[in-house]
Amino acid sequence: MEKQTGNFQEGIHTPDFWERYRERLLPAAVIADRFRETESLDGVWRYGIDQYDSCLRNRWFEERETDGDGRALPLDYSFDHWDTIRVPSCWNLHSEKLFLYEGSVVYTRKFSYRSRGEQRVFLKFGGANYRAAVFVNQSYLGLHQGGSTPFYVEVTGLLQAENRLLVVVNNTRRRGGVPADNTDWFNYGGLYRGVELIRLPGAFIRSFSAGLEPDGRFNRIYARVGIDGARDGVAILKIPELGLAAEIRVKDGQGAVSLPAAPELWSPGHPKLYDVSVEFGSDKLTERIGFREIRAEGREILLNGKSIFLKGVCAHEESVTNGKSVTEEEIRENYALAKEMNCNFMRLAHYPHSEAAARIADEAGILLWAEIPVYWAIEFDDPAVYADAENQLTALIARDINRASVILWSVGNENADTDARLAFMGALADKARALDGTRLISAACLVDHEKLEITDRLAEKIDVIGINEYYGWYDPDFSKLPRMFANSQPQKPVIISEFGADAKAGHHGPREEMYSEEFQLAVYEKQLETLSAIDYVKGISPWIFFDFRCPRRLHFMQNHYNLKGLLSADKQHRKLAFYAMQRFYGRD
Ligand code: GCB
Repeated sequence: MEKQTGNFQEGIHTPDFWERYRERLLPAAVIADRFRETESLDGVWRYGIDQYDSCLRNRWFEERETDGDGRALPLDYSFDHWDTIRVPSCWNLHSEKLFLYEGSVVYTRKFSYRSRGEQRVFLKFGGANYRAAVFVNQSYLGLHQGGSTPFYVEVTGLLQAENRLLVVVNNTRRRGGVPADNTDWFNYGGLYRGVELIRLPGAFIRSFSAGLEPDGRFNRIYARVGIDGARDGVAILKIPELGLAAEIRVKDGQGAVSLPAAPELWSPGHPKLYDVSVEFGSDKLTERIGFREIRAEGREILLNGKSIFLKGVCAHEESVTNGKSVTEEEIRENYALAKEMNCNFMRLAHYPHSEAAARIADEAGILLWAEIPVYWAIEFDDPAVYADAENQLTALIARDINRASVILWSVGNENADTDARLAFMGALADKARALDGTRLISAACLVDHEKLEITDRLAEKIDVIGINEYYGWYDPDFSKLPRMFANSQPQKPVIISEFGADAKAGHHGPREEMYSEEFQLAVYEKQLETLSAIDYVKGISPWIFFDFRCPRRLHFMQNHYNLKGLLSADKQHRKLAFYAMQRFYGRD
């Protein structure tokens, strides 16, 4: 860098001001907190639309309001006079001028704090799209990347009776993001999931997982703990309903145990959950865990040792009124509608949905595919992009490790089969397996459209091959679908992770008229007839459950919506193809 001259001013002469914030990237250091008591910092915050990133460039968070001699300086911000916004929410739906905004918004609120004797204090952010720089009482605490995973910042020793919390959230699409700048969904922004304060003892349970030993015998339960702040000791595990109590020896902060047990097995038809508690010193947490085993053998998917067909549907995390900031009621509504369609499975596309999605699926008995947004064209050559993707995968797995509903981790969607991509996504598959050896790894792959065959080399690295195909829509030549199947001999189970066609809800016409419900129905009928005859297809998740906002869709019928939903965007209207799926899944 050229030497700075005496007239250099950091705020206006530093082109890459993000650089200094990137020096403190927040890792995927998830805390097991699902059923802990936390304090919500949700509610009314203040916000400023900061299109030119003046807060980050000029360090507004330092709140330097006087010069060295105590004389007042002119300020370009007034945090406590700014307009208010509700957290969690997507800013796009807060005001019309924010609907299409992409850039930075500064969020701030004050909160009071009194110690209750805790030794460690953390702030948790459930989700902020895409980057978030966090400041507490004028100190910079770190930058989080990844629009759909939770992040934590330790504020031990930083809190006073009154505190200023300030978060710069930026949703600028970038080539080097995960996802990159081009996606087929709406780029919401904001602190769209909850913000919480977590009080913990000096040594606490950072990670905890328990489940059925994946050995095909259904008669042992394992439990693992990771302790933060202590190396050695004993944790106590209890599953009262099973009459189980055991010690877990902790060495170097880690402990594991495996015990004989005969739990009722969790399944969509019997979503039985047990209270499982773990204690270490003065820290205790309780989980709600379902015990089940998921495995792939040959071309079968086995749930609790029995072959299962995944009757699914894909869904985005979106609602017309709340954007990505979906409520628990909306999640429950989605599962109720999926059950009405006779589903036992849902693909949560294309990024981690809220933690509530898997928690509620555990209760509702819906199997889930959970995914990270390694979507379309990613900068597969860039190690920083890989680190971002791996960080998102790690946080997702840590967050949902105890959810029986989640059976598949997907490492991406529709990426061209290049060497760089194979190395990148192969490494993600290995990472997922290393973090969690009890679930299946998948990815939504493309068909080789020249050879008309499933040839994706990533298939070697994953357990279940997801295939997205749009015969009858993007490729009108439907005869290619049976030919593609005839040409392919995959050695693993296949899920048709997408097929579909646009239909405007309530628009009727002949079966040949695109955008009519009849056209969509015709595509579904042909697809289902073909797919049901293929013995290695072990699951289907058509694209998509309900219509969703999509800036790429400018046809007058679409009006910035992707219309491949089986339901209208408000979920009030069931299209004809919804009933076709309902009949198909209801057959046995
Ligand atoms: C796909 C993508 C999905 C799109 C869909 C479409 O293959 O995976 O994200 O929305 O097609 O409608 O084009």
